[in-house]
Amino acid sequence: MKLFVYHTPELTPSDRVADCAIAVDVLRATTTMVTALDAGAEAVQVFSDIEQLKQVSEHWPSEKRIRAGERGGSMVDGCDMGNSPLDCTPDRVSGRRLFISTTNGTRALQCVEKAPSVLAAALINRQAVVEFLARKRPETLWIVGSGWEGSFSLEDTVCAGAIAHSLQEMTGISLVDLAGNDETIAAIALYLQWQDRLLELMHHASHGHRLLRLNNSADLEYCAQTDILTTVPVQKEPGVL
Ligand code: 3SL
Repeated sequence: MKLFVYHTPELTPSDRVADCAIAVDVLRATTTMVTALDAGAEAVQVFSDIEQLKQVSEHWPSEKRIRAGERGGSMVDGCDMGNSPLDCTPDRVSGRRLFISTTNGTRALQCVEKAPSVLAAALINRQAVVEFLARKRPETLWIVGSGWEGSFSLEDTVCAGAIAHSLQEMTGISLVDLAGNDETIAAIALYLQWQDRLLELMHHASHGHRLLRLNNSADLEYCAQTDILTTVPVQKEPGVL
């Protein structure tokens, strides 16, 4: 197994695919997707374009859908919710399809949607994702961070490092055999430095600042937790998990 970490969709190769690709957007898109599926959502369907989300979801029975739209950290008009995982309670999402469009996270998923196996990961389901990978043993594995509009984000990289570190421990694969690029080694180092202070790291992160300005400190606290859910969102068809 060779693991490659890419910090953003823009830095991810577009001329080839991995055997398995994992999209990560700790703050907050993939955390929201994991939470929604864990709370009983029927599926999550992702869109980079909000108008397309509105058109497609229009053909879905209204009692069977929930529309989540976020731009710049705030809810998009005309949607049922923004991108807070805390809104994904069983009474809101159970049995419904979550149609979701966010600034960066949905683009990360779309950039790897052609891989034979596509997962969504966050800190909250890190261990479940690692167990899935240890069973499947893909030859090439990519972890793609969402970043923010093309730039690096601490929280996605620390999550990539958390997955890589735990995968190494569970499989016994050495770092030199596992790491496909320097970003993987850097991500593990970042995780080892901050593993006991992940919430503090979120407070240092630029997107953490943005969310705090928008009064989302409870979201940061939720997203900074590790291994609290066992749901692993797996793509069933392009754009649908
Ligand atoms: O960028 C994204 O996709 C979002 O997760 C951003 S936010 O956390 O909802 O502001």
